[in-house]
Amino acid sequence: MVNQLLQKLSKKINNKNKTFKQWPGLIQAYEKWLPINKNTPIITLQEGATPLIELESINKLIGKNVKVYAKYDGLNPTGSFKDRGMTMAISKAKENNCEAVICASTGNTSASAAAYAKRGNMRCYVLIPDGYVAQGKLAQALVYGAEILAIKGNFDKALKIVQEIAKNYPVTLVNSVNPYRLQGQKTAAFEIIDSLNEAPDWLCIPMGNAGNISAYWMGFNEYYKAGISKKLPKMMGFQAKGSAPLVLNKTIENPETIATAIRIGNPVNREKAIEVNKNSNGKFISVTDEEIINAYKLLGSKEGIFCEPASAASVAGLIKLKEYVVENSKIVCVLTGNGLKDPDCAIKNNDSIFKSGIDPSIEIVAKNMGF
Ligand code: AN7
Repeated sequence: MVNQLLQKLSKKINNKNKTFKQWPGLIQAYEKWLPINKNTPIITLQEGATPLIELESINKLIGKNVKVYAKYDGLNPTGSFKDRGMTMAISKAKENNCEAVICASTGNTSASAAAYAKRGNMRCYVLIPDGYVAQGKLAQALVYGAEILAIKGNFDKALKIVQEIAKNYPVTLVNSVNPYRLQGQKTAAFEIIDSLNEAPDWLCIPMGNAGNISAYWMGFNEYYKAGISKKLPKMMGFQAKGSAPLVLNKTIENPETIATAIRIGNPVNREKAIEVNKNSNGKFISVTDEEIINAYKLLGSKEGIFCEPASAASVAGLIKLKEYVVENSKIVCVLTGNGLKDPDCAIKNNDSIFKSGIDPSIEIVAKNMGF
């Protein structure tokens, strides 16, 4: 996949007598599709070019000769799709001489914002819901040197506050209301079409603030209008049952789910998401925490793919919509974040055998192995 992209890339870059020996990051790879200019300093960790992996066990489970792929965006530099948006948002912030950025976050945005802000030599303030950010994400924000303010309130509260702060103080907001975020994130749709040579029939994706689904739709449409794909996918958006404002079409005051990344009750990109649903002839449904965990375990134990619970909602939703899948279709499930982000969830939710306190003897080890 990366090789394919590199081939395309070197073709494009060869035209300009420039060659890259490795993937340069998504801004340089897709520069003509992005709002950058010669003065934009490119702040990158070589994000993008993530694998599109066929999921044999899900193919079998759905049947109908379908091909299901995971767009494994948890393999970005900070372990989530946020890096696609952040390379753009931070590069543009730097171009505009900004010295500090701010975001509210359920965890991944803060990790990504912190990494890119520091690479761009900026301060990074993050507001998080106290007690509801997975350990791996918190660890990242700390290591990247963010200034972390854990508030007594949920993500929606935190977002309201940072929006006000960004209006009144010299800090740039890097949540997905920042239009450069979606510009960067749309490149995932380009990569999928570059790999499959056409858009998939369905794109299955978890929704929190619904920035990512809006970004994918923008990317698919841009390639479609340029004639690079002959079709557009149906956009299938999934939310956790206790946190499903876009499915229920109302704000949820106290959202709850094991998938803390998408524990969001008042999505800022609500209007955009409604348009995506309508224009793509898609479907938004909710999945229970149990369905999320089942998909999470299936991906880990049958496919060797460790994603975070919010990401598994894309596969859980596909399984739930199985009867609507059309024969011979191609389906991409977006795995938005890496499983290592949430080790507590992993340790509590698996069917593996774990025996401790074993004597260090060959006989006893062999016996415990069942020999
Ligand atoms: C793994 O980090 O909102 O629908 O503050 O971390 O674009 O909001 C994260 C969202 C899906 C939902 N999967 O994406 C944050 C944050 C993972 C995520 C989503 C998030 P959007």
